Amino acid sequence: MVHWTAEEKQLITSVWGKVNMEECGAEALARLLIVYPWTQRFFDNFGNLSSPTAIIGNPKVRAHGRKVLTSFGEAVKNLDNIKATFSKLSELHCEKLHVDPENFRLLGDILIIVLASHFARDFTPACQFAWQKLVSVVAHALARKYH
Ligand code: HEG
Repeated sequence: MVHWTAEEKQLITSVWGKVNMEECGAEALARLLIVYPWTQRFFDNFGNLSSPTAIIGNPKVRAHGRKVLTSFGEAVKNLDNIKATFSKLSELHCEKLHVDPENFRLLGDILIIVLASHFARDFTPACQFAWQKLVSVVAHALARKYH
């Protein structure tokens, strides 16, 4: 099991407490689709993804980004139990959606960039360390049901 120090837990929850799900979720998913355009193929029912402007303004991208980030919040609330928390979601992404698990790592790094740009002053190296650890644990948990 992953061990979290009291300081890591504090660094994660203090940043998370300031996150606007709507804004940061939308930005993270939009950046994923723009920076790694091959990820667009999972969202072929989302309508117009033809340019960065179209992606940023796409209401389905916004709504789904919020959904993903809200779900990510379950990891923040259950730091000591992330695998079990994402067990069903891992099954969905693996068996139904067939999302390549590499994409969970990409989204994790994008989320860190979004947090760093929104909370620059608070996002110290120690804080980044705790967040890198968290996104890595989440990516592992989501990839668990692949075989
Ligand atoms: Mg996934 C659906 C969470 C990364 C592609 N994702 C969902 C749903 C949640 C979720 C909560 C809705 C599940 C439901 O309807 O029951 N996703 C989630 C998390 C993370 C993640 C927490 C990583 C932190 N997802 C992710 C990545 C991709 C992806 C990287 C693809 C590049 N997700 C995906 C797709 C759907 C979901 C295609 C279905 C979207 C739809 O058609 O509504």
